[in-house]
Parts: sequence; structure tokens; C-alpha cells
Amino acid sequence: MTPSSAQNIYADEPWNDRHLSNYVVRAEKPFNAEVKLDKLIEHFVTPTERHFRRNHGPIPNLDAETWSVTVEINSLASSAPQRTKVFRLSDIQRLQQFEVVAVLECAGNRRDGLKAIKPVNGVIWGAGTASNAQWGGCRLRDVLVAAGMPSNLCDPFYETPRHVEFAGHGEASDDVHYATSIPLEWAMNPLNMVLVATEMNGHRLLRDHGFPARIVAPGIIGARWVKWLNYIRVQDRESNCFYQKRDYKILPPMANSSNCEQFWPRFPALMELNIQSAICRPSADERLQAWKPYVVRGYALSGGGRAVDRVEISLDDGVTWDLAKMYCMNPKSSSSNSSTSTGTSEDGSEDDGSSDGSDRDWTARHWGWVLWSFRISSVPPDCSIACRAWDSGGNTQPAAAVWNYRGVMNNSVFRVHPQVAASLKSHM
Ligand SMILES: Nc1nc2c(c(=O)[nH]1)N[C@H]1C(S)=C(S)[C@@H](COP(=O)(O)O)O[C@H]1N2
Ligand SMILES: [Mo]
Repeated sequence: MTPSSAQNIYADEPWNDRHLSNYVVRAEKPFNAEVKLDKLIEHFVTPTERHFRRNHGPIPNLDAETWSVTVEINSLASSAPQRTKVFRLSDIQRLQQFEVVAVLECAGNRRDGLKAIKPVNGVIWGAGTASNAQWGGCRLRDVLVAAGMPSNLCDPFYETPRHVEFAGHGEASDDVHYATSIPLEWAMNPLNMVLVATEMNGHRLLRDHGFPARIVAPGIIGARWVKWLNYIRVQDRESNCFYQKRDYKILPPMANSSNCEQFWPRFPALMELNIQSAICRPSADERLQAWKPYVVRGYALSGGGRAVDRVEISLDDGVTWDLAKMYCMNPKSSSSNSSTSTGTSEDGSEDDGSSDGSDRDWTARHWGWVLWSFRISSVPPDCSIACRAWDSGGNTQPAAAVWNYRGVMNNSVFRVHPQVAASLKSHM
């Protein structure tokens, strides 16, 4: 491919749908942009124009009228012929429709923290590649059952581990297309809410987010949420694509660019997200006032349906920790007139929509993120803030980042050292 034709594949990008003032653009071709952290946490359900965008190639321009997804079921029994069924958009929309609020996080979120240790292979991201959206569509399991799969998980068919592979339309930088897979039993469990999604936040998907249909796999890394669906295949092996086999894995610390080929086959493709949290305010360019109160804010999330059960803050570099307030839906606002914005209540009043945990159903699956706040009553001139979250599996974040070649799954304790402007000590 000549350099000029390589440019041309990016001639039809949806620039009008990209509200660039909300983003830090990490690469234009392919378009990779994370959300400015202070803009990220003003809403519990992230507005679409504040949702990060992560692409491995140009954005396909698909026609909803002619689009279809081909579902193939391979090797039902070794002698049985393969089954194939084609679903148009209207077929997907005729199946029972579901909605789920789920956080989408890129496994490369916070890669900058690993790059700070040693070079890594991948787009460098801060903490702005996680967003919480309301996704709508039909369940993947219902599509598979309509294509001939047994609906009962006790069926002998499920005694052999199988995989469901998704491939997207369009070009991808490292393989013939973008494809990946997840275990079939995960997708077939209706409680896991894996969707063939056609809607995001009540509207049809934007092109950047996979129009007309994408996979939504709550609790699983973003790399498996394949956009611009082309085909879905049930098979007895995981996807053979680059993005499954030679990417999105935590390689051991001796693996690097010259020897990684020997390590890729030995380690599993990432699936469930790990426990994560980030401080979004103070933001990078924010200045705090010494000896004044300040409300620290951020998000926390976990994978596999595990609930974030606490967020802790340390102001003494991890010696002691205090509990932050958590919000599992839009916080009520005492001073703002927008019901969808987070409140700026700084008086610590109880009725701000926060949850102390006693009202939460820990046995349910948790797919959304939580937002949190922590009030510092008097900001010291030398201020350091650290946060870490815990989930219902007893997992928390490591004190120090552990480097891996692909720079994935960095969930070390999140620390900021904001600038503090001197001011007279008040008597608050
Ligand atoms: N077809 C296709 N699907 C894809 C990708 C891609 O490049 N091509 N990127 C994946 C990755 S790595 C992530 S994190 C999410 C990002 O989804 P978003 O751009 O809607 O935020 O999409 C996933 N699905
Ligand atoms: Mo990703």
C-alpha cells in the first residue's frame, strides 16, 4: 500500500460526531481519543459525546438497510453440517430487547503508568478510557438460539468448552479484520447480559461506536466488544485473530518486543476486567487552595459482575485510609439545577444520593461503574491523594504498578500530587 492510499482509507471519518473539546486525542488515524478526566465524572451514565473512542482502523460507513450479520455454528457434532443464519437489522430488532447500564473499559486504560516504568507497545492512555453507558439491543444468546443453538445450558452440547467469535467490518492494522472471541458458556448465560447492541444511551449507535451493531459484553475488557459486526461464529477454538492470540494478554516481565512471540501462546487472552479506580478531580491543571476544603472525585469499577464495595482514600501515601462516599446512580445535586449532573454539595449532607452500602444487593451482578467523592476538610500545602477500590471478590489495587510488555490492566493505586496555592490558614 502506498502512503497516499494509506491516507485515503481515513477520508470518510465521522468528524462531526466527535466533540473534540471533551477529549485528549492520542492518535487521529486510527482515531483514538480519551475523555478529559474532569468531564468524565459529571454524569453517572456517560453522555455519548464524552465516551472514549478506541479504533484499530478507519471507521466503516455501513448502511442499516443492507447490513446483516451472519451467524455460523460450527461442529455441532463432527459429522453434522455447519449451520448458518443471516440476521438483518430488523431481525435483531424483532428479538426481545434489553437494556443494561455497563462500563466499557479498554484494557490499556492507564497504560501511561506502565510506560513510566519501561517502554510498552500500544497507544498511551491516561485514565480516560472507561465510560458508563446504557446499552440497548437483543441478547447474543437469543440470536444464537434462533440460529439453532440449544437454549438449555444442561444440554450435552455445553459439556465441551466452546467459544463464540465476533468479527467486525472494516480494515484493522494488525490482521485481515478485527476479530476476537469469548467463552460460549459466558455468552449463553442470560444473567451475563451479553448483547448484540444497536443502541447507546437511547439512540442508535454512532459510527465511532459500531453502527449499526456491536457486541456489548459487560464485565469483560473492551477489546471483546466488537464493533460493526460482520459475523458471529460458534466454534471449538478461540479466535485465531491477532487481537485474541497476540495482543491483550499480560505477559511476564521478561517478555519484550524481541522475544514476545514465544510468550503469546503460553498465557490466556484477557477476559474479565480487574478492580480499578481513578481520581478525576483535581484534574491535571487544577490548583487547590491551601487550608480550604476540597472535594476529591473519581470513578471505580470491577469486572465479571463483581461489585465495587468500597473506595478508600489516603492522604498520607498509603499509611492510613478513609472511606469515600459512593454513588451508584446519578448523585442528587443540591446546588446545581441539572438533574443529570453530579452535585457539588460540599457540606457532607447525607441526602446527596450517596450509598453507604447497606442498601445494596451484593448478590446481584454489577455491570456499571460507581462514582465517588471524598471531602478533604483542609488541604495541606504539600498534598498527596491516593485512591484504591475493593470489590466483592476481595480484590484491591496493588500499591505499585507491575510492568508488562503490552501495557495492559494497570490498576495500581491511583495517586495525584495537585498544585496547591498558598493562602492564609483559615479557622474552618
Ligand atoms: N471492529 C472493531 N471493534 C472494536 C475495536 C476495533 O478496533 N475494531 N476496538 C476494541 C477496543 S480495544 C475497545 S477498548 C472498544 C472501544 O469501544 P469504543 O470505541 O466504542 O469506546 O472497542 C473494541 N471493538
Ligand atoms: Mo481496548
